[in-house]
Formats: sequence, structure tokens, C-alpha cells
Amino acid sequence: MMSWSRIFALLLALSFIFTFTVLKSTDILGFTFDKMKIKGSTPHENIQDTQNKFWINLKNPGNISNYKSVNYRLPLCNEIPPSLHTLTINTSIKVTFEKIIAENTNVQYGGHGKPESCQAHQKIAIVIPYRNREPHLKMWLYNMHPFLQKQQADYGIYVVEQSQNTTFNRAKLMNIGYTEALKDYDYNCFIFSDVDIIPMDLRNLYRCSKNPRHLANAVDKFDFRLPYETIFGGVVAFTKEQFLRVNGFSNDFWGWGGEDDELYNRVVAVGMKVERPKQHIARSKMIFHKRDAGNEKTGKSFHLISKAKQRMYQDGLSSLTYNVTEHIKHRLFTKITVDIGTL
Ligand code: UD2
Ligand code: MN
Repeated sequence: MMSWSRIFALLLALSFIFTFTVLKSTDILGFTFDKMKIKGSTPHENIQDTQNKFWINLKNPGNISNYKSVNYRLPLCNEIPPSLHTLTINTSIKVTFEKIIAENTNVQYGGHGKPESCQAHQKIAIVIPYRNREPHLKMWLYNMHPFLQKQQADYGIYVVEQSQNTTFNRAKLMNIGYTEALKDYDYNCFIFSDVDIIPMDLRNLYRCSKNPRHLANAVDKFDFRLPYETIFGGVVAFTKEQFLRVNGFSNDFWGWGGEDDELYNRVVAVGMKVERPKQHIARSKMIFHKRDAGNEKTGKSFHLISKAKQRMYQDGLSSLTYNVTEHIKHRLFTKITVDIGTL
């Protein structure tokens, strides 16, 4: 028989455990739990590579334990991160995945990074359209992981690769990146970037704002100026709401050119305007390249640019179709290979 005092002590202990659990789940004690843990993302020290030295195939993930991140409440990061300055970008050095991984040990599988000492303001997905540009991708990652971490970003990198060798479609790959990234995390800011553009100044904040932003408005290739006033190529930033408002990019631009101008027209058509950082801050380098095979100007879609306003709700995120053929969480990025059909 238990004595009354033991029963009392037991009840007291149980009520303590109960109260603590309730307080914890309602966050009264100051614990916050990441509501949206990044699926399939694990801290690198726990991971067992089953497929390759650097990556995991999500279609056959093997023995991966899901990472549950518990964040104690961190203070909000400063609006403007400390110590931002101009950068010297050298694109002629040799870069390997090993080197990038060794220099970015905080980055988690799938290419996710977030500040350790504060809570970021935005959750940023960076979407890169891709095919057959591995040296550029390495150079981009080598520069951009440190860049985004110095900007105290909570971010993930999504490389969307067109599987077929047929005509390239940059804009459709962007729409797919947006759609697939949202399956991972509750991203609220999307940065659509070419694989070959590297910003030369940390003050060029890779963030979203009240209006869509054109971040690569001073590219070396164009003599650090706008070649024409409405250019909207290279790197652009949209909040989730802004991107939904324009129904994303058009899916109908096959081959080089025009898709960026059409997106500009969508932005204007819904009453938004394009913001740009000051040109001395937005200086960016485009890694030198020739026009890729399979990305020739087809000329077939150029007449669509001026029809953006009439076509935008029928052609875009709402009409997007594709098949994912491979989904990989690399140590430095998520790679989604897709069959997007042909022209
Ligand atoms: C300009 C624009 C770009 C886009 C393009 C026309 C700037 C700074 N850039 O870039 O945003 O509007 O014109 O479509 O204004 N890609 C591959 N593999 C390929 C072909 C393309 O990965 O075979 C990707 C890659 O991310 C590349 C991007 O598509 O950076 C744009 O293609 P580009 O670099 O050949 O076009 P470019 O430099 O004329
Ligand atoms: Mn380019």
C-alpha cells in the first residue's frame, strides 16, 4: 500500500509534467518549434550517404532519420546585417564541391542555411534554371553560400534542371522551382537567378520587398548599366504573394530571350512596379559564356511579350505541368530534374 504522502507526491509530479507540456506547446515558456521543418533535410553529421559522396536521392532515400530542429526563441536579426561591403569576385580560380563544402560547414543537405544567432526576417528560396553548366554552378555556389550567410539569410537553393536536350525553357523551370520549393518549407520570398550571375557587393540584399525587385541591374556584361529601362533579366525577387499575383512566368517562352520582358509586363499589368537597388550596390558579374546549344532564339514567342496582360491568367503557375524525374538533396543544393515537354 502506498502512503498518502507518496500518492500526493506522485500527483504533484504528474501535474508538473502536465503543466510544463501545455506551456511548452503553447509557447508560453519561450520555446518555439520550427513549424515547417525542411523535409528530407538533415544535419550533415548525422547523414549516411547511400547514393553518392555528396547527395541523397529522395526517390530512394535509404537510411535517413528526419531532422527535427528545435529552436529556442532567437532575437530577430537586424534589418540590415552588420559588416556589409564590396567583394572582389575571381571567377578564374578552380572550385570543387569538396572545397565549397569544407568552407561552408553550416550548410545543410539540400543547400539550406540560416543564421545561428538570430531569426531571419524572410524565408528565401533561390531558384536557378539549369542545364549543362556545372562549372558555373560550382562558381555560383562557392560565392553565394558565404554571401547569403553573411546577409543572415534563412535560405534554400533549388537548381531546376531540364532533362531533355530539346529547346531550353528558362521561365518554366522557374515556375517549377517555385512550386517544388514550397513543398519543402514555408518560403515567403523567391529569388530567381541565372546560374552565371554573381553579385559584387554584400549590400545588395538578396531579399524581397513591397514590390518585385530587379537585383542584377548593373551587370559587367552591360557595362554596369541598364541596356534598356525595362530590362528584368538575370536576378529578380518576388514575395510569394507577388509571384502568385502575376501567375508566375509564362510557360510558353522556348529558347533564348523575351521571358524576362514578359514578366515585367505582368508586374506592371497588375499595378505593381519594379524596384531596383542603387546601381553602385547592384554591381554583378556574369561569368563569361557563349550561347548554349539548345537555347537558340526561336523567335516564335516574341509576339507574346506585348500580350502579357491578356494572357497572364491562362499561362503561368495555373497551367504548369511537368514530371520530376530525379530529386536530389546535394550537400550544397536541391536538384530537381524535370521533363517539361517540348516546344
Ligand atoms: C539574359 C538574361 C537572362 C535571360 C536571358 C534570356 C541578364 C543579366 N540575363 O542572359 O536572365 O533573360 O538573357 O533568356 O539580363 N541556362 C542553362 N543552360 C542552358 C541555357 C541556359 O543552365 O543551356 C540557364 C542558366 O541559368 C543561364 C540562364 O539560363 O544563366 C540564362 O541563359 P543565358 O545565360 O545563356 O542568357 P544571357 O546571358 O543572355
Ligand atoms: Mn548568362
